[in-house]
Amino acid sequence: MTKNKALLAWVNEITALCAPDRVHWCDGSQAEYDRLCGEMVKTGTFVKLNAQKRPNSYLCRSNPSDVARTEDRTFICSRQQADAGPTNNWRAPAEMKATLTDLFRGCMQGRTMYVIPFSMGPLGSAIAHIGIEITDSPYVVANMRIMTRMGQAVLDVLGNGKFVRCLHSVGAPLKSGEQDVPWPCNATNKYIVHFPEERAIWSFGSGYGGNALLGKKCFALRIASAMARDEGWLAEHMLILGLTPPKGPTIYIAAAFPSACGKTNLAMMNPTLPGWKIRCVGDDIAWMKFGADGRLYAINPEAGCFGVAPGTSMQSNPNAILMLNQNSIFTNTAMTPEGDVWWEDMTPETPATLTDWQGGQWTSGCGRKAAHPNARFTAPIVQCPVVDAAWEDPKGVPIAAILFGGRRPTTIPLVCEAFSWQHGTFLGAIQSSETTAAAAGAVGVVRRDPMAMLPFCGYNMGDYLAHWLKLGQQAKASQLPRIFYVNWFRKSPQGKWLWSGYGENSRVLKWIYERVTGNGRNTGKGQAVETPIGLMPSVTALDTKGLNVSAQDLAELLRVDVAGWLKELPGIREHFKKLGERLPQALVDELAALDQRLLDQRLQT
Ligand code: SAT
Ligand code: MN
Repeated sequence: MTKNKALLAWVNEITALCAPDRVHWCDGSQAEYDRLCGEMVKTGTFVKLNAQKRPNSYLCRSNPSDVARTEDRTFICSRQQADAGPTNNWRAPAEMKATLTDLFRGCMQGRTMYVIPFSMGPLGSAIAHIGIEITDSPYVVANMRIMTRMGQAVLDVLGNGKFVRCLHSVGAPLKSGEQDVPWPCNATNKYIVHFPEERAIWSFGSGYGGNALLGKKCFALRIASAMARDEGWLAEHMLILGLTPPKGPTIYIAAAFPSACGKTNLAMMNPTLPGWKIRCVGDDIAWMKFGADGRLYAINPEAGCFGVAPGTSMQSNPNAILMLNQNSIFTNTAMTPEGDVWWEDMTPETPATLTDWQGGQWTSGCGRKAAHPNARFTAPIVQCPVVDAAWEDPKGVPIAAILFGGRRPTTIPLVCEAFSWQHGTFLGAIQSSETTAAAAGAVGVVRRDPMAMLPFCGYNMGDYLAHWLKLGQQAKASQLPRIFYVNWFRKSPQGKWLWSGYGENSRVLKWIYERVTGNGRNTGKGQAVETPIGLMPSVTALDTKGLNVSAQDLAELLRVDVAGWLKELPGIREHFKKLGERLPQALVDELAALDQRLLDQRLQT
C-alpha cells in the first residue's frame, strides 16, 4: 500500500464524492488481472477467446455510442482561455469543476472504485512520471495493466512524491438491485477534461480508448505537453524505431502521424531492403529530453500497443499479428465461429459467417463491416517479435531524425528534408492529413494537424510551436535530429496507390539514414537536391532495386508539384490564422519564404 498522504487524502475525497460500493487498490498482479477478467466474462463485458487459438485473450464489445475519442467533448481548462488557445475547447476551471463535481457526485454507486497506480515510462527513469487513475471501469484496469507499468511497484517508487490525478467514471451509477449492462457509459453526457496547471484529468461518460485509459492521450500528451513546456522537454504523438543497416550503427527515428495513419505499421515494419532491420521502441507516444551530451533522448512512456485492428494482417504488419497471439484484449472486432477474433483484411479469405462487433449475425457479402473501423487491440509491447533491446532503457534512445507525415493523396511528395530545425518546425506546423475513424466525425476530410498534436496539445498551439523553436535555438544545430516530411499515401488521378508502402517504406528510411549519418557529403550516398519545399532525393538516390514501380510513378512521387503547392498556400494561411496571435513570427516568415521560392520556381519553368 502507500503512506503518501496526498494520495490517501485524494482517494478519500473521491470516495466520498463518487460513493462507490467498494474501493480496490490495484496491485498489478497476474492474479488480480485474471480475477477481474473472469468477473467481466461473468457480467458479459468480456468474451473469453478460444484458448487454443489465442490464450489468455478477450473480446469486448462497446456500446455503439462509444467507439472513438470525442474531440468535441474534450476540454482544456487552463486559468486563462488564451493559454488553451483557439484550437482547444476551453471552460473556466472553477465553472468546469462545479459542473463535474455535480456529475461525479454518486456516479459510482453500485460499482467498485479502482485505484490504479501507474508509471508512464520505465519505473524510476528520469524521463518517466507517475499517475494515479481512479476509475469505476474494470475494463480500464485490465487495459491499463497492459498499457502501463501498473500496481504496487509504482507506489513503492512514488513514496511521498507527486503524481498526476486522473479521475474517470463511465458515468452510469447502478440503483440497488439494478442489472448492469456489458458496456456501461453515458450516451448523452461525456466530458474529457484537463486542468493543465493542476496536472489533473477528469473524464466522465466514456469507457473507450483515449477517453478512458487516461495514461495515454490525456496524461502522456495533453498534461505532459504542458509539463514539457514548463520544464523544457517534448511530449509528442510519435512512434520511436531503431533502424540498422546491413553494416553500421543503429540510429533511432521518431515519427508523428495522426491517429490511424500507420504509426504501428512503421514502428514494427519488416524492411524489404535486404539486411536492414527495424526495431520497435514505441508506436504512439515519445517523451524526449536533452541529455548531458546535448542530444535528444526519447522514451516510450507506454508499455503496450492500443492499435487499430482493421487492416492489420500478416502482409501489412506481421509483427503486430504475432504480438497479438496471446494476453491481448480486442475491442469491437468481429468473432469467428471458432471463438477467435477477425477484422476486415485480417486474412486473405473472409470467413463465411461471423459475429459482428455489435454481437449480431454476420455473413460474407452482407454489405456491413464485421469489425468497427476503429476496433482496437491492446497488447504488451514485449510480445512484439521486433521490440528493441533498448526499449525499456531508462536513459532513452538518442533520436537522429524526426518524421512528420499524414495521408495526402495529392501534392505532398514521398519524402523531403527540412533545411533547418526552424524549417522543420514549419513543416510540422503545416502537417496535414485526411481524417480517420479514430475520432468521432467525418472521415477522409483533409485537416491541418500540426505535429499530429492538434487533438492532443494541452495548451495554446502557437505557444507549442514557439516551444519547438526555442528548444531548437537552445541546442547545438549539429546535435539536433534532422527533420523530414513523408507521405506514403499518394494516389494517381485514377485512385491507384503510387507507392506500395509498408515494408517498401524502408527505402525512404535508408535515404534518411544516409542523410543523417553521411551528412549527404563526400559519401556519394544520400544525395539530395535543393527544391523550394526542401531537400529531396534525386531519382537515383532512392534505392529502388527490386521495387515494382514505374519510372513515371517514381518521378511523380519525387516531383515538386509547384502548382499544387501554390494551391496549398491559402489553406495554410487560413490554418495559421486559426492558430491565433501566438503563432511565432518565424513560422509566418517561413511561409512567406516558401511562397517566394515556389513563385521563383514557377518563373524558371
Ligand atoms: O483512442 S486513442 O486516443 O487511444 C487512439 C488514437 O486515437 O490514437
Ligand atoms: Mn495515437
